Amino acid sequence: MTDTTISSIRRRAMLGGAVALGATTALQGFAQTKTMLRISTPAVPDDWHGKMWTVFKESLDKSAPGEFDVQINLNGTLFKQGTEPAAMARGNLELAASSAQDIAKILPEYSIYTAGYLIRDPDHQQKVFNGPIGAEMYKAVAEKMDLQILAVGYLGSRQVNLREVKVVKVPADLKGIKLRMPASREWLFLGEALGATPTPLAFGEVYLGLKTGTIDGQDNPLPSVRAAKFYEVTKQIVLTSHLTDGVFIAISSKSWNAMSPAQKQKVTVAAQAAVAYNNENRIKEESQLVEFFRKEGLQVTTPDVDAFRKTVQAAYQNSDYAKVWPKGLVERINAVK
Ligand code: KDO
Repeated sequence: MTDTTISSIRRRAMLGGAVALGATTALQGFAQTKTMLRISTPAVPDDWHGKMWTVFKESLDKSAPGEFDVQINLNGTLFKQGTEPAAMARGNLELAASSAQDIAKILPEYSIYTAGYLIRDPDHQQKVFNGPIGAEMYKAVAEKMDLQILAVGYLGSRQVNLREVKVVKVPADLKGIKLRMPASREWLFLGEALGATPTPLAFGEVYLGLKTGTIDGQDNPLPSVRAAKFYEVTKQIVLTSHLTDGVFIAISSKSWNAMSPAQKQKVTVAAQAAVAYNNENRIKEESQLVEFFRKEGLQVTTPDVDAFRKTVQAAYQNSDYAKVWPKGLVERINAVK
């Protein structure tokens, strides 16, 4: 091989490298223009608040083609249930569906929304959180948690779901029942207020816990009992309707503040479309599921809901939680019609 051949090979190799480098830089440049929106949720793929993220993504793909890189992570695979707000604060996550219990950990005064038998139904929930009362909480969340709440989704009315059939009329009938609750103080208190022995466990471990008997029951809204297939490993649903539950679609302030006003508007519209999809389907399905569970062989029973309401409300009113609730807020929430 002559010197000229070698140097021409070298030149070609260098040129190739330069072309490859140019291509990478161009690709990186392209990728950098996209705003990454990583989503983490414990929701299972077949649940409405899992599927709603596809609606969110599709809305943005349509309104802002090529501007956002929306990455949906279901089943708690990216971050463990309840750790999402901390991940967002660290800048490792952009979006999540946070619970009132997650918020109460940082803002104890808003543990008011973890209380059983306070929010009456999905309509009341939307009116409370989309009005001035919600705005006050969203402001505090933005200031203290560096999160912007974009919308609230209806998770459903939580019901007690038992592994074995039991006569349950009043809270005392749940004495000694190991009732799985999500792993936080606020959730455990709800289980205790219901009269049970609360046992902390992440959502993803509930099916196995029910199957093997490490827990006697769990509480969740009917659509989640269906989507996570808890009905396969339980025999009874007690319609306590003890918590009108919701999820707050939240985005990290870091990500939010880096967006243009037009992008903020598109992200908000996408979140609202996702929540509208979730709420519509979930409310409809919730009203049809008793029939489905009965066909699956479960006993669906109605307890003395007033007895549950009185016991649970008294437990909250007499708790340390209530001591820090904003003055007059219970009355203001009750007055929202
Ligand atoms: C649950 O763990 O029981 C719960 O219903 C709590 C909610 O706040 C929410 O995290 C939900 O799980 C998940 O989204 C799974 O449906």
